[in-house]
Amino acid sequence: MNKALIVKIISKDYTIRLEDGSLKLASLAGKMRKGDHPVAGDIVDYRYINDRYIIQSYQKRKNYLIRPNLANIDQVIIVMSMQDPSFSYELCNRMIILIEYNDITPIICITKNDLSDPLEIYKIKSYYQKIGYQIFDTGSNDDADFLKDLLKDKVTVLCGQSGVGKSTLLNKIDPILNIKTQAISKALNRGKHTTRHVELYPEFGGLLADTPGFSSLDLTSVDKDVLASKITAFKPYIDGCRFLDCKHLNEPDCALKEALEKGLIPESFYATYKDLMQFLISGNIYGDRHRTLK
Ligand SMILES: Nc1nc2c(ncn2[C@@H]2O[C@H](COP(=O)(O)OP(=O)(O)OP(=O)(O)O)[C@@H](O)[C@H]2O)c(=O)[nH]1
Ligand SMILES: [Mg+2]
Ligand SMILES: [Zn+2]
Repeated sequence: MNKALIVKIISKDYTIRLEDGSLKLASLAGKMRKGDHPVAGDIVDYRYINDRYIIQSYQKRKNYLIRPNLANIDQVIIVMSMQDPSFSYELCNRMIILIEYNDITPIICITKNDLSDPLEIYKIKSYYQKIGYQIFDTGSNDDADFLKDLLKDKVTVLCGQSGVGKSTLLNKIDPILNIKTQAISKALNRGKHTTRHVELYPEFGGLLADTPGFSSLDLTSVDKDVLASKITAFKPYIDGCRFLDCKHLNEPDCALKEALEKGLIPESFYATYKDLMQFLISGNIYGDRHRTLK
């Protein structure tokens, strides 16, 4: 059977990208209409019958996000501005941890570097580079060409608070894409379109989602037994813990706590993990606003 990737779904119309890069309109085979439907980003098997493309099945997903509704995301670009809104380690750390939990690579992009002391940016970049994360910075006097290189061969989602400069970034790399995404967010804000759809646009050899992700962080299904093992900053150490099921909180002979004492992991990064774990255990660290756990 032939393989394709879903780039857009509107109602029952699936736009699929074939291996040669061409886009075709497809529909689901009758047997697929019940149960879980595929989403944008899904890799599907299709048949071409009587001039029609029919999706037969979708392949096992590498990962899946509800917002935006996408499968098989390779990376999330976390956009954080230096000012308006000001940079928050805690927010950035929390996003990193939750993105990695979903088996997606986080990449940090600092914006509005023109509004900040370069030393402050240097400190932030060292903080994240030291623990294994890619981080870039840009501003009104800089281009965003690093983004073009990052997109190649990947499925990418941008995330970040309102006002950090996501649209400005897109505008720098592709003004036409930016206009398309703006039209969608305006339509969504007015509430005219009840069915949200996500579209993956071909950009610089990869696919970029038009809808920002992680605007609210969903903690509903985080499994505290596996969280630490997925975090890049922790990976070099956790095999050294005495207990296989160490949560790295108060256990004896915890290699992660030792790394922390040696200054190999920033205290504040660990603190975000600890807060998150305590929330998962007790359900009230971030207050009722974030109480999405059942
Ligand atoms: N000084 C400065 N201002 C910037 C920079 N990037 C964006 N801005 C300004 O920040 C404001 C918000 O930028 P947007 O690109 O609209 O932010 P956004 O992330 O798309 O915001 P939402 O669409 O609300 O999520 C605008 O007034 C931009 O002109 C920058 O690098 N330097
Ligand atoms: Mg925007
Ligand atoms: Zn441990």
